[in-house]
Amino acid sequence: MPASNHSLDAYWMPFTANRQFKANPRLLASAEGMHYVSADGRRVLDGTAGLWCVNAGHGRREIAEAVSRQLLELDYAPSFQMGHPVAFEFAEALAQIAPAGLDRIFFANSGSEAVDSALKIAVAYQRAIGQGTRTRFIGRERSYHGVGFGGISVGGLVNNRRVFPTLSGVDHLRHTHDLTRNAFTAGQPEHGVELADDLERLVALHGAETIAAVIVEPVAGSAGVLPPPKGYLERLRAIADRHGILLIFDEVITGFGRLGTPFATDYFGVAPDLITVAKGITNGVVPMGAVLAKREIHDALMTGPEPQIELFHGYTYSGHPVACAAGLATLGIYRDEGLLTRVSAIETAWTQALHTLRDAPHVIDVRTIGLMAGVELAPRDGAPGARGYEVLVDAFESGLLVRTTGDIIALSPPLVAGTEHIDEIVAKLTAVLRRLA
Ligand code: PXG
Repeated sequence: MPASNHSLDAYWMPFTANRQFKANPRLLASAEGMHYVSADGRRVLDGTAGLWCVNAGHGRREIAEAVSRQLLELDYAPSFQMGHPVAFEFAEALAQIAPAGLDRIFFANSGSEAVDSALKIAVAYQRAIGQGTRTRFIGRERSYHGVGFGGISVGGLVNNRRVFPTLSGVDHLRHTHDLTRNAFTAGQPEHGVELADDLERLVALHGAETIAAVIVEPVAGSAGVLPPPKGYLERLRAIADRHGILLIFDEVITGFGRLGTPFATDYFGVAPDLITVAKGITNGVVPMGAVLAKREIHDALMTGPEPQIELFHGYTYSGHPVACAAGLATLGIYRDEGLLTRVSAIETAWTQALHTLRDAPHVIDVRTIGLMAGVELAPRDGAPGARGYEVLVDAFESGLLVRTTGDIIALSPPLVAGTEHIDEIVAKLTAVLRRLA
């Protein structure tokens, strides 16, 4: 396929096998609604909402127009010691849909920056309340918290860590993935609540007074869609409370309706102290991330002499006017179309359709929650990850975009998906798996 008239050499692609890709590129040229159009003119059903971000579907005119208006009205304004109205308006709008009490908003430009910001806020807060020895973070195996040094340190994916130095003073809970006990679960798995006791063990090992925060994805996304075992998040919350440790939920994927509630925090009924968001905050159209902080955490830092900067942290583009305008238009769509709760109405159809894949070749697990699914394949002997990659390529050729991580297929379509799209995803994937060696 002649991919384009340009050489592909200059663009060093992220998280991509560059040479393999450039030998046989997969290019997306346009998008609308639930579909991409490939550079060679084929319609491709978006089974992944881009990269878990295009929650309202593609090509939303309201967002495009808001962005265009904002660019002409105020293209950029300095973010330090200066402000502009749209950032305040967007923070207020986010505070209104945020879980109760988490209504102080710090803006970043990506999930990775949101995570680094949350970790720093946690340490600054502990210090502000006289707990300055609390500088340690606890993450979890098989978690993804972006690619900053903070994020890879608390993250639990070996390929993101092995080449790079990581922060000292970070430890990890074990992951909760357990095929032996929990395979083919719809919703939260029955087994594994006791894994939350790892936090108690790490407190005993390191001393509570050294630990600032524990960070988890309520549902691990990138590692292959791992919903939390029943009772797990509640127990983590109780242990963190007992020891003065802040609980951070990384909702970069689960935020903005993915589970059928505005945030996973609402879905599970467990309230963290800090939430990180990104992706769906602007429907993916302009980069943005944010930390939703408990008011007490914010207020604890609003002390000392008034001329003093309370938190030495922020970005040139924190609260960028164009991103905020995109975010406001996005929240407007979410509100008008009920998208933050829509998944609760289609979750049953999704669950039933996805779990028919258990009968397809190579499938060793199907797990679903909200409008997310992980379909795990048995690795081919001596070639782990090969089946996953071949599925990605064959699915794309047959008009379906999926994500794969190793031999796990991840699905997370836009929240506007209809049952016809769900059925098409499953039919296409079934055909791909039947062709797969
Ligand atoms: N936290 C979580 C939970 C994420 O899923 C990030 C932080 C980092 O966000 P940024 O915006 O810095 O990329 C993420 C990102 C995949 C995939 O296919 C997932 C992400 C990014 C790219 C691919 O699973 N999640």
